[in-house]
Amino acid sequence: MGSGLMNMRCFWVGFFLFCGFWVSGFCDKDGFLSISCGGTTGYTDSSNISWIPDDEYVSTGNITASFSDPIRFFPDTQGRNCYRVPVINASSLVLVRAQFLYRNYDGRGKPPAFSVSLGTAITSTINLTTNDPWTEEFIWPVSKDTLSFCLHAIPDGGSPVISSLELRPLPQGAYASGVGDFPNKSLRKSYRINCGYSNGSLRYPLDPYDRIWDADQNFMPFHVSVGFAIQQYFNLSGLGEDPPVAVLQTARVLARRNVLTYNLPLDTLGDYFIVLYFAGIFPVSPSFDVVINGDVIQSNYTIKISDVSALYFTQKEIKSLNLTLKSISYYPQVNGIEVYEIVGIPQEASSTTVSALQVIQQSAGLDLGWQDDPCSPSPWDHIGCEGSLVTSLELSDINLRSISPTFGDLLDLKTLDLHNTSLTGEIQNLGSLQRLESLNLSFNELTSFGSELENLVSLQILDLQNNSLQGTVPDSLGELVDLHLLNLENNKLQGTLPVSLNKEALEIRTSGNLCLSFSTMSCNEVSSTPSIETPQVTAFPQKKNTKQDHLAIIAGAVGGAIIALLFISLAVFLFRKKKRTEVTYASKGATEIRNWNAAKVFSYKEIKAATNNFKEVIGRGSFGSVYLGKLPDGKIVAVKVRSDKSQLGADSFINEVSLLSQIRHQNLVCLEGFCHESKQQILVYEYLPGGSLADRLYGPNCKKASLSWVRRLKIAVDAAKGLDYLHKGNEPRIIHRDVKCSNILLDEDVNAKVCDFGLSKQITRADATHVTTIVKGTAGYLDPEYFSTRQLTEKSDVYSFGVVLLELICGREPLIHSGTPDSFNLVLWAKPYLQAGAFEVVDDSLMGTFDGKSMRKAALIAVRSVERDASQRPTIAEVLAELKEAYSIQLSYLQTREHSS
Ligand SMILES: *[C@@H]1O[C@H](CO)[C@@H](O)[C@H](O)[C@H]1NC(C)=O
Ligand SMILES: *[C@@H]1O[C@H](CO)[C@@H](O)[C@H](O)[C@H]1NC(C)=O
Ligand SMILES: *[C@@H]1O[C@H](CO)[C@@H](O)[C@H](O)[C@H]1NC(C)=O
Ligand SMILES: *[C@@H]1O[C@H](CO)[C@@H](O)[C@H](O)[C@H]1NC(C)=O
Ligand SMILES: *[C@@H]1O[C@H](CO)[C@@H](O)[C@H](O)[C@H]1NC(C)=O
Ligand SMILES: *[C@@H]1O[C@H](CO)[C@@H](O)[C@H](O)[C@H]1NC(C)=O
Ligand SMILES: *[C@@H]1O[C@H](CO)[C@@H](O)[C@H](O)[C@H]1NC(C)=O
Ligand SMILES: CC(=O)N[C@H]1CO[C@H](CO)[C@@H](O)[C@@H]1O
Repeated sequence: MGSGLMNMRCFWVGFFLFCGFWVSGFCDKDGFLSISCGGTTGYTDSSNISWIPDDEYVSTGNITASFSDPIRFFPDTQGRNCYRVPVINASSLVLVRAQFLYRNYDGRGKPPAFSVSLGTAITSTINLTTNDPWTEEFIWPVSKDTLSFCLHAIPDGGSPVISSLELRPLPQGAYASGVGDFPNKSLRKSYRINCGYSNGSLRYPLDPYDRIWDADQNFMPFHVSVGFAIQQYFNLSGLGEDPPVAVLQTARVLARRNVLTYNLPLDTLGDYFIVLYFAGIFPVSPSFDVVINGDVIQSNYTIKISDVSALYFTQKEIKSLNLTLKSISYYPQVNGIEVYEIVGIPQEASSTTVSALQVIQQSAGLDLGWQDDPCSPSPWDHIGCEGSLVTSLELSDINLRSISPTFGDLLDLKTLDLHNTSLTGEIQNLGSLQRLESLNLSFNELTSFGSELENLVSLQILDLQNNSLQGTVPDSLGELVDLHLLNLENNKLQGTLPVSLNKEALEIRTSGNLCLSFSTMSCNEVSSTPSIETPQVTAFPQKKNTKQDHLAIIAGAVGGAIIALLFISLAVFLFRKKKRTEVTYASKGATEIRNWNAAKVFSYKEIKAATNNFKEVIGRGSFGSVYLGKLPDGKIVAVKVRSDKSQLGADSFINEVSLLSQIRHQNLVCLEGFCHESKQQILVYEYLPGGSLADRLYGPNCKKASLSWVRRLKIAVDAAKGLDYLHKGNEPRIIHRDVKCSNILLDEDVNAKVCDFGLSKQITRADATHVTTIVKGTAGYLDPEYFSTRQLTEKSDVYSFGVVLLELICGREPLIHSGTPDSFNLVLWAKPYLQAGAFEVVDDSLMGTFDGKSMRKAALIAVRSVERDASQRPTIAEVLAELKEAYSIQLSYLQTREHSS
């Protein structure tokens, strides 16, 4: 079942690639892409093929202008230098040809040696001392939208150099017969021989796929034989490889002896794929045995008059090729020979892993040079792999600040080292790493163990030294049966260590804490007279990267100042509180709000009365709790009380009040009033009895089945209307920034309204097209482009709304941590299916109830909304228009169905 699903997925992905185009600026009518490496201008060659310069496809290296044959070389002899060519057509199979020239561009007279890789496979080593020029050619099954061709320096090899790179689409199904499991194999050309031809090589336009066929006189030094070039009609149908007529018209025929032999030396010991082409160009039908390296591979093979045929063989573990045709009747004959080395393509890392690593790279604000596949052909810096699995990640000495949820997607990690990365707060988001054996979070400012460490069932080494961990050591650490080293040195821990940790196999280091031991006695004494801890000074290793250090120091200083201020205010607060029991604050923000003449201003007393002293909780979130209330006029309201823990509270509170007091729309939750006194931040909204869309879709007593497709479309239309109003509104436009299912509320008639404007941003005309902000939002809904560029536009809301649409269609949450890694991320998982009109990802409870056209419309607009490239996404107005259509199609479908039944 699972693998069936995967196959379908591969099929659809393949289908997609197949239907697109090379998206290069220039490409021939035949789909050729011909890149002149180091070239500065485009030109057309003698075969009428257009060549273009390479600067669009490569970002490193130097070029030489002083030679007639341009080249690009890479004097940085570290690491890889890559050409990245976008491919979308992927006629599923492409011929990639690269040429390398030395021509003493550096005046050193020492030709370089280096290796090259295509996709995830290291394919060959180029040694220009042996051959100059050197040509490499591959038949490559394209599976991604970018083809990476990289040159890798090798020790003492000199600077890699390249002169041309050509891509030629091949007919679909070609060369597949000999290589059963093609998707992870490719072919590297050893020989392509135009038998019986002795006047140079033949290529485009005689071969429409621009394969280069070499004359064969060089391959047969020991036998006298005749080449024929005969013009005659023959039946070309049937061969997937579509060999050119010009090649078939000539043959090598042995006239006198009965054995025809080609001796072909091979580069390396390996598996080879051999194709022999035969054409019945003579008025007789010869029969012969085909013998390869002494074994009869095909006995009594007959060429029929006027017929074209081919034989395919795979030979394992060979170092040279002796190809012999032994006559049975008439003379043995062959028209074309191709010999390829079979090169395995290592599996790619899962898309979840790749996107998680990209997000981590982006969130660290660093360009770690992480591109293409993390493991193959060689692992990225800071990363270790086992096969295609990323098993270690080491990111010390950078500014990460928190362990983001994406770390939890790296499910294969065995080693995670985040020492000295400015982590603060609690240890979080790592609970899913069941294979993690070694976790190093030392030299950070973590304050709490969090609650997830106990889930790391394979953990052996836990290094938490030199943090600011407070309180006691949690008992649950004792559940980690494999743990053998726990380093807690230099924290602010105290109390007794849980007995569960008192095991022989476990070494615990505890020095430098307030008091930490297994003995109850000594600790009780100390903790009753807690010492005043002086701030801990930790020496970090000296770093060269000064800019970051400055930032860190500034951040530290500012942070310190803020903490000091907070401390002082707290002291003042406590002091005052002692003196007077009831103090009313009217902060500057509150005064301003009053002046805005907004919704009703409530007193704390009124709120207390309305909520019956905060009796009934109807919702909880990171911001605090929501209570049910009743105003004196009988109106039922939802009262949102911010907890004082929320540090961003003040800002977002004022933001939300000021925004909501300006706008009123039937699809935006209406603010009835607010209260801002006694350090209280309370918002009073209209009450929507239907709960949130998230509750409906996934809540504990979820009524998902009650959400029919037409209702879901109605909800989507409503929410889109609300967002459209925000985006279109007159100055200032508003970007919601936190569109998600839990922020879409429903009334008793399942009308939807968008709520929670705590993160919303106003865009004035002066801001032009975007504003640059600190990235905020909810994991799973966050626009990847906003995440990487920090430039906020309305299209970020469109992305988040697209995720909501996908949730409505698929009936699942944006991020899950079960099933196969490829399905963790809703967007990555569902997009290819929906794009292809494949509805097996649609929510089971909708099956059989929707009109295909309505679903297709909604699915396509959802998919377009979550395009990575924001400029490719529709506006919310377009989304709304499409959803309205999908809605009315479904309505009339239901009506017809009702009538007919
Ligand atoms: C070269 O190609 C162009 C179109 O791409 C065509 O018009 C022209 O006739 C061709 N020239 C030759 C010599 O084939
Ligand atoms: C390569 O180009 C860079 C600047 O583009 C230059 O600094 C460097 O000297 C060049 N290297 C060689 C070997 O020409
Ligand atoms: C390249 O070939 C030359 C001559 O065959 C040989 O001396 C040299 O060691 C080779 N270089 C590498 C890196 O293999
Ligand atoms: C070989 O090809 C050249 C042009 O490439 C042509 O001028 C010559 O006549 C050909 N020779 C034979 C024997 O076909
Ligand atoms: C090639 O194979 C044929 C038949 O197996 C054999 O007669 C011949 O000696 C071989 N030639 C070489 C050079 O190995
Ligand atoms: C070879 O095959 C042909 C028909 O394909 C048959 O007539 C002939 O007898 C066979 N010869 C041998 C030696 O098997
Ligand atoms: C290719 O796939 C086959 C079966 O799917 C597998 O056995 C083989 O190991 C794979 N080869 C590589 C190089 O990944
Ligand atoms: C530009 C190009 O090569 N397009 C091709 C994409 O693949 C389809 C299917 O093989 C071809 O028909 C197109 O010509």
